[in-house]
Amino acid sequence: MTERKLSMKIDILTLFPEAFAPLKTSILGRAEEAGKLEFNIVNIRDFSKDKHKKCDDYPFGGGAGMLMTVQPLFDAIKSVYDESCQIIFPSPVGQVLTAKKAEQLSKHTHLIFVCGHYEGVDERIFQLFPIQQISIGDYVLTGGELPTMVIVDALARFVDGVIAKESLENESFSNGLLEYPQYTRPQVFEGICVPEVLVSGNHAEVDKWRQQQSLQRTKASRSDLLQ
Ligand code: 4FD
Repeated sequence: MTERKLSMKIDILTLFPEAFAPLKTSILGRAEEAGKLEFNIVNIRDFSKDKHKKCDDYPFGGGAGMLMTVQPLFDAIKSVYDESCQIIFPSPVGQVLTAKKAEQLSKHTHLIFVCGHYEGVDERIFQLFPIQQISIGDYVLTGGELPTMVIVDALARFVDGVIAKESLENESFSNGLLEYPQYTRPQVFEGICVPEVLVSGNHAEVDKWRQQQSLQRTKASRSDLLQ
């Protein structure tokens, strides 16, 4: 408990609150202790009006699996909603997350994440609230909890004071390219030397080498980034 300037409130609505223990550790844990971020984990089941607290049911029209019912979701969102919030639903049908998108999300002061489970949710929730669907990639997971933590981690790095500004500067995607290779001590390990230019003291040559390496790496593994 040192600094006192809350940048962002993040509500996370889930059937599995215990899945969010990782947010208490490392950089995000420290950011919350420093008062930069505030996480509020809400159990959707607490809002079920069903006598057995049921939150899922069979899909109309048939098909495999279960869907999350709309009532508990609706009431859980209502309990945290305000006019300035942005609601996010991680889903394979959303637009794929990028560093640019993460940075845009970091400018909000109140985000609400809704974690889907089973085969998805009753579509009417998207008519009841403005909800942005975001995907973390082209694959399906058992729930929206891991995607929520991925999106939260990616955007939290752009929130003021969470990490040093310089750390964001030369990382992958910051300039549309992949990051260059990096080395630390010792200068020789198992007979493998650090590239000579990095220990030359010639900063112009170091910058040139890093640019070349970035471009070479991007061509080799992510030529799509070069349009
Ligand atoms: N690719 C992603 C997000 C959620 C998820 C779920 C409909 C399944 C992958 C809505 C179907 C939510 C992703 C939960 N899997 N699983 O970002």
